Amino acid sequence: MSGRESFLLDLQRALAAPPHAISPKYFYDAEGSRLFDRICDLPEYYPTRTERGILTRHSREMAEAVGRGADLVEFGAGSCAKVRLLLEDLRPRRFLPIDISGDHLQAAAAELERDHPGLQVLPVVGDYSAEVELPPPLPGARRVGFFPGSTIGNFGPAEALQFLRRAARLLRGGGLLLGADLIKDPDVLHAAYNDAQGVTAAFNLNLLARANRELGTRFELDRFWHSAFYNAAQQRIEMHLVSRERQTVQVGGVACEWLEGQALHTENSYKFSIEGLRSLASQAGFRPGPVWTDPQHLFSVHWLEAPEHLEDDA
Ligand code: AVI
Repeated sequence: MSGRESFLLDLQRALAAPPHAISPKYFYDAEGSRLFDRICDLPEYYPTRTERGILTRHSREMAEAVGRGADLVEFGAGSCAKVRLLLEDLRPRRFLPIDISGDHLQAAAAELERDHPGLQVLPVVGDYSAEVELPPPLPGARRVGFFPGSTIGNFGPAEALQFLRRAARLLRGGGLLLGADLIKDPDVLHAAYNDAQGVTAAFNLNLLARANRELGTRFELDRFWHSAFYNAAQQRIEMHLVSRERQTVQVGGVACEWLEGQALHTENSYKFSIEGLRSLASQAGFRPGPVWTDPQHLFSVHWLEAPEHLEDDA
């Protein structure tokens, strides 16, 4: 099924019946990726600059834990900006950035290769949350994963466990360097997802704008509002698109009814405790190693070793 077809089907399904929810992966067309890059520079959005600070401050210790000369795989590489902070100390032999947004990825990979002559960069366009076909491992190089940004938090708990299980298998004999956002004051979280410039709102609404571009729908964006709040019981930020009024929108020949106040759940962003994350990783088969954090304990970066032999190996 093409990307367009699965977007259409998933959107129709989400609007047909409760729970009205769709995967956040549909945010990331070229425009969504551009908006996400802007979010990362917002004063309220602390995760990016905090994680960058941790990677910069501790890159040498990370290289010691991870080992040099790895076959480095980044899940959801986007602009390949964060890996740049590690390259000098980590000195991987090869870099395989995986991302769903093809054009954005190719441009970022080309730029990275230009800036790092001698580093082999092989972009892989695909959905890393599903099974992705990677080139065979480099002989003699440990396969190491890099999954920054707390994108792990955009999975539900079961999906996160499934992703980590798959990663532990893919990276056996190496490991995973994983960024995870930490539980904190809800006001700080609320501000990060409700920025004053409205960039996060535009990012959320881009899902409907993308449907207009790709599926020929006629969503009027000003008839929806962006809603983002912290659900403390679930330890997650939720994002929704809420209809301001009763309306009907045609989606691929199907009339989709919206009641006033009806919400389409577009994203969860789970927050973790350090212990909670380590326990999840252990459950997936990793051996949790060192953890690095910032002085305010806003964000964490974990080294998770993937044993050569996993317990569920036959
Ligand atoms: C990509 N992901 C980790 C971001 C997050 O914080 O959950 C996506 C995002 N959504 C709104 N702002 C940023």
